[in-house]
Amino acid sequence: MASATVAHLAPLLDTQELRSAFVKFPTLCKAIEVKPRSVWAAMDDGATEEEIFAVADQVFTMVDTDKSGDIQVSELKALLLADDWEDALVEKVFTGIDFDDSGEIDRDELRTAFVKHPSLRSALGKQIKA
Ligand SMILES: [Ca+2]
Ligand SMILES: [Ca+2]
Repeated sequence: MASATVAHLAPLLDTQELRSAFVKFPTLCKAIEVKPRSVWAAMDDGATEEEIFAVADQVFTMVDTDKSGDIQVSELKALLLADDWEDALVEKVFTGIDFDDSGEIDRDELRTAFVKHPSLRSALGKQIKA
């Protein structure tokens, strides 16, 4: 039985899969540079806001390794630098999601990023739905 139920989502999101997702979706990096599009434009794949938030929360839990309730840039780097990401690129992605420039990504910011950047959502969401 290989069906991926909700209980099995987290183990599916390993570093290699995450990296593959980012590589497969170069628009992820572009999306973060462009001005946020309308929320409704992001809904074109039929996902409800609730579904988007659920995916964002899964990713958040995975990246917040010290369970502090915020994602620090060091946590994002721990995940991505280990897989040969460039420092500058990780920081660019991080800054793009840290909307209030607090230096940390909170759960709401990640949710907002997922709503505003469909490519970010599809890149990561695809992995945990697979
Ligand atoms: Ca943390
Ligand atoms: Ca922030």
